[in-house]
Amino acid sequence: MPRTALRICPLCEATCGLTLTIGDAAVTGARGDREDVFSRGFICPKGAAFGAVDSDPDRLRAPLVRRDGTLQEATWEEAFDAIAAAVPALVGEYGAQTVGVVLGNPNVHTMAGALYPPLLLKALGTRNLFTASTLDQMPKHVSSGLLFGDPFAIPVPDLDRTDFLLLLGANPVESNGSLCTAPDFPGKLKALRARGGTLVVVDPRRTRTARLADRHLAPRPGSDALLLAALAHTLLAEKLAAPGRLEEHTEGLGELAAALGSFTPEAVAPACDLTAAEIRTLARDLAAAPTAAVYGRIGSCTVEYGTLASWLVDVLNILTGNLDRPGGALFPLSATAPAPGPARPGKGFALGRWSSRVSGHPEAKAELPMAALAEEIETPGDGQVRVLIAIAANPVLSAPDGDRLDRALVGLDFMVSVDPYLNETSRHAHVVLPPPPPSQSAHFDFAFNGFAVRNQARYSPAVLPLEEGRMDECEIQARLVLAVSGMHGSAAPDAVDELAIRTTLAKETADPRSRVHGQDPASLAGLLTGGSGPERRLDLMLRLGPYGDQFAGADGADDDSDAGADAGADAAAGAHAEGEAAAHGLSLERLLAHPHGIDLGPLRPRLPGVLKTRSGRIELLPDPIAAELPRMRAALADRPTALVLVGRRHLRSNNSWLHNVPALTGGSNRCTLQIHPEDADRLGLADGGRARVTADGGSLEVPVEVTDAVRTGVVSLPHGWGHDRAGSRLSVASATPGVNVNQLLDGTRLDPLSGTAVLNGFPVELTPLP
Ligand SMILES: Nc1nc2c(c(=O)[nH]1)N[C@H]1C(S)=C(S)[C@@H](COP(=O)(O)OP(=O)(O)OC[C@H]3O[C@@H](n4cnc5c(=O)[nH]c(N)nc54)[C@H](O)[C@@H]3O)O[C@H]1N2
Ligand SMILES: Nc1nc2c(c(=O)[nH]1)N[C@H]1C(S)=C(S)[C@@H](COP(=O)(O)OP(=O)(O)OC[C@H]3O[C@@H](n4cnc5c(=O)[nH]c(N)nc54)[C@H](O)[C@@H]3O)O[C@H]1N2
Ligand code: SF4
Ligand SMILES: [Mo]
Repeated sequence: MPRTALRICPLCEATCGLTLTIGDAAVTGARGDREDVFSRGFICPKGAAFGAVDSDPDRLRAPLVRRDGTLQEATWEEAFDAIAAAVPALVGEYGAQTVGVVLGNPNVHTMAGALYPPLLLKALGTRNLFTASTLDQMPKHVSSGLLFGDPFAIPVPDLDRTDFLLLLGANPVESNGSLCTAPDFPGKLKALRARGGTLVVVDPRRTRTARLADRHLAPRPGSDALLLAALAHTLLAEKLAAPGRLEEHTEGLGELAAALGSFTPEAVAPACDLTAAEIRTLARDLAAAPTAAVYGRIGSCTVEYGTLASWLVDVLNILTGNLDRPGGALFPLSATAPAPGPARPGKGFALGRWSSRVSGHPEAKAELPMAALAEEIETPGDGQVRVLIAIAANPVLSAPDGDRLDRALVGLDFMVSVDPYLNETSRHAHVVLPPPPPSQSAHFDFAFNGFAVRNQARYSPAVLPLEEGRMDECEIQARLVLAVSGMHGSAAPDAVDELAIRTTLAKETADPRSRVHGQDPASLAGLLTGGSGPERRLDLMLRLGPYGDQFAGADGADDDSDAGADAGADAAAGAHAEGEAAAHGLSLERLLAHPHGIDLGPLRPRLPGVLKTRSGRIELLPDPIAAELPRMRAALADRPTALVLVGRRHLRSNNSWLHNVPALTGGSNRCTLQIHPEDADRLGLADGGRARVTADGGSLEVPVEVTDAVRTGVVSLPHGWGHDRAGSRLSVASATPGVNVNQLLDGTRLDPLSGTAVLNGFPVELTPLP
């Protein structure tokens, strides 16, 4: 008799609640959970294919260990023995910096990825950390760090209430949204228009999102920062800026006009390939809207001025008074965030506290550019990366110049991959540790709840028991921490969690601002519920969090206890009220009693509570930004004529790793080079023909798709393809491998402030092939 079970979907940032059908120890179907407090039944084709993703026969079932040069199945004991024998010894010989850690995107989609990498990095003491963020949203972290003092204080557009949405470089109808967790993003855009609101989309392609818009501007790729600067300039020059209550919390407003002085609509128009009138009209409409939100994603981040564009997005939200107000862009407050205290000056955010060894790239958020990974492995000398630990990462396809990285990985002394697939990257590992499929893993969105358009909390316990021979990914990562620390065999994985719990409680109980100040850490730890280390840690975070029960009345009797003497800040008071609205203080037990989740209310104003700048105010024109503006000013004179390349996403894709699921491949989900008919004619290219694309990093042969969905001067090729490397086990993907667009890059084009690779808007040359 089939049963059903609930599971939050891990396949994109929307985090929809799914109702899975379970038959015969496997997931046989998936539909949207109509009672989910957040997603209300929404599902997309990826979520509907959950069963096929989950039971892909190419998923590894047992660890692999390299013996005599080839990867062979091994026991977990053998796998961790191999790591424990290699890593501490190599660290002993070459020092802590010899270990590089690569964290890929799915770490934000697993509980393990939130709970253990920080402990792994601490145990290793290495500064060689490379993550998918420097192929993605690092510019936003940097701009938030500089503006608000906290790189995770990222305002999200209030999709459900806004009157005007200016969306740049994002295609949520295909991607389902990013740094804006919103199940049914397309439905929310339609609802915005249905209630009389305005949607403006800025994208060099006429995407499915652009087709929903009132207005679509298709500027030259890479010019968003110029466009945004001109919008801000217009607001200031035409006295349309109205920051309102933000003024008292903001410094640098007075200096902004001078800093943006040269970016008039007329000055940026040629580089953007828009008219000055279009830009002025947009600025005026933005200012006139009762509420508005500006939101930029991949196409405004992974470009040459990504940090400036990300900064200007929030400059506009501030100048129009829309930051931190309903209908504008607000800071979410997730259930596992630290409970907000009263506003006070913080430590601020520093960039470039150290630099990469070979090219001297400054760190950002304690990370080095993923684009610099290959050279750090290849270049001999003190601090050379000889050991690599890759968790949920496929940089051979996702980072610039995969061929070079591919060769570099061969030269490593030791490599570990925590990955369900033997793919382009993990095939180089000495040990591959495969996590179980998502149906056998519990789930909580530590990361995405912090970017959600509504505050809520949901927890999915594993829907199927671990298959024989499987190991939970939390246990895998905990054992990895022990193995690299020389504690393999002498401590159980639970010890890693208990240490984390003890450390947090020691800090909290010693902090006079904490609501558990002065209590006994050991007795608090004794109150934690949960059937595993990670569940106990989740319980701890929920209970200490903004909606938590603060361990008041473990029997549930004392839920109304005062939120603490310091709860004077708006944010803390609001949070307390929201906590009450959830009926009782939050804990794992409470969450388990609400399998469809607990709604914690709409986003609320949180300023000044979120600010952690040294000044305790929004620092509107931070020094590193001011120092970048002249470089962009120089670009005003550029009249680029080259053809440039941008990426694209398909609804049934997910970066590099869903091409092995037949239900999600085929149809329009193809690795083709899209080109406008005029450009195709000029270059002698025909639809269905082939072309050679050449850029800094190399050249590729691609099928041509002629379409006016891309503007002139721009071609588009999706990423995550190129599944033709020997030694991987991807039987479906390797049959239609596609090409790796990142082979066109050599890793030298970066947004300098964030170290983020320029993946959009780089010049290419095309030649027809017979
Ligand atoms: N040209 C171009 N390049 C891009 C982009 C672009 O737009 N254009 N986008 C960039 C972006 S936004 C990102 S985020 C990066 C992503 O870069 P990566 O994170 O390197 O790439 P993914 O394809 O997401 O690969 C994730 C890996 O995780 C594995 N995996 C899947 N599920 C799990 C799991 O539950 N546990 C573990 N341990 N592993 C798992 C997969 O098998 C795969 O090997 O790519 C970037 N690269
Ligand atoms: N189906 C699907 N969903 C996904 C993913 C996936 O691979 N497939 N990946 C997930 C991940 S890791 C992420 S980070 C998110 C990303 O989610 P989004 O940010 O929505 O990413 P894209 O769909 O790549 O949209 C980027 C858009 O920017 C446009 N663009 C390119 N250059 C420029 C430019 O210079 N200026 C402007 N204004 N636009 C430009 C491109 O044409 C493209 O339409 O999606 C997530 N969701
Ligand atoms: S929109 Fe994202 S979270 Fe929702 S079902 Fe699709 S892939 Fe899963
Ligand atoms: Mo991403």
